Amino acid sequence: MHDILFENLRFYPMSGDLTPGVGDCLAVSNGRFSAIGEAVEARECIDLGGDLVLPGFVDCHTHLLYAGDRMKEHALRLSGASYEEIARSGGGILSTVRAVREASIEDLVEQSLPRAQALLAEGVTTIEIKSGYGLDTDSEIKMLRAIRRLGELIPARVSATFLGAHAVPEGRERRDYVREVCNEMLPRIADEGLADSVDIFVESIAFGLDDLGMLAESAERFGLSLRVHAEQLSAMGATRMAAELKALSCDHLEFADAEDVRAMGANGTVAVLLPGAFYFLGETRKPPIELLRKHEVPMAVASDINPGSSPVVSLLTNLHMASTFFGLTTDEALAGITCNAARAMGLAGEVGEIALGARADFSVWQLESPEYLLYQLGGLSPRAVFVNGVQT
Ligand code: DI6
Ligand code: FE
Repeated sequence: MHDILFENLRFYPMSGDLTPGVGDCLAVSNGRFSAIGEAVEARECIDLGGDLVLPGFVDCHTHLLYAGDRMKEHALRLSGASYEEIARSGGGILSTVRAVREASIEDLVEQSLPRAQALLAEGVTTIEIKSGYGLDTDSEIKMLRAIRRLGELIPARVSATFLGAHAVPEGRERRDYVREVCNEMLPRIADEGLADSVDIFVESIAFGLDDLGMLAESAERFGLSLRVHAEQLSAMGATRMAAELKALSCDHLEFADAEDVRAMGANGTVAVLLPGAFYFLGETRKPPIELLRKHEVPMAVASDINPGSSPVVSLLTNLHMASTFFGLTTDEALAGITCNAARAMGLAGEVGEIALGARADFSVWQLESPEYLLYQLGGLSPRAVFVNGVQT
């Protein structure tokens, strides 16, 4: 006997391509899919009126927890200053760091909740959120606790990533700071169970390959998986190195080359594409989509929500831009916010697909086909969302 039978529906498993599922019902037991396409016996039946069912979407790369905004920098960039110039003059990430250090956990949660809710309204049921605007032990821990608190307040899975290596804080020397990240922050964060992964921004305005090496070693010691901001603004060789270090994902990748992509393919690293940052920074160089296809690198698409490079608080807008800017097919883009996004978070088979044993997180749409989500920009939301088989 199953707990619930959802019947009279059309579903797309999203386990890799856009093949519709066979059958018109889904059963759930203990919060997970327990039968697919079969009209099994259940204690409760719910008729979904012939609507479309998709796995809950996964936003696998966000920095949505922060305080304040960077509106003034947007104006500066519109009059010609680059993202790197603003960062080098003490603005950029460091200006958000000042705001976050002054904020309490309650302030951080209050200011960030509407951003999380905007994702939920689009059918997102799993969200990764990074720290990285604290840049000292107490402030990073404060951010991670705020992320945990936010996760308790919303009907979605929230996974935290420790991004202490986001920028070198004011008045600190890079190498010395990275030692603090690895030897002081990471052990405390792992001890309190505050993060699932670590991340690092490898870039001329941030950290180098030597820092990536040191962080990867500490992360492994503490059982945390590795994600890397790689090749966003220039070619640094971080992608290749991260892939060889068995990072779950390399994110951005505008400047990745054939060798980088080959290494990702060989190591099963997910390419996380962030079209919102590409769009907002007015970039022209695109990630090497053809090479990613050639080397069969799984591609994910995420929002990168952050106050500096992607105040684009919508995963569906990023989905749309992944096709219009980067040329992803409908199948690729939708896999990018479902099964491949789950894989980038180390949650393959757990979320992001309608499969036996996966979490029963799904959204219900009054749409003919999921392709519509790539066609219309804006104004789209599911009529119902279920997490663990329970309506939110
Ligand atoms: N790359 C990005 O696009 C964001 N972080 C990163 O490493 C930007 C974060 C910010 O500007 O606040
Ligand atoms: Fe990012």
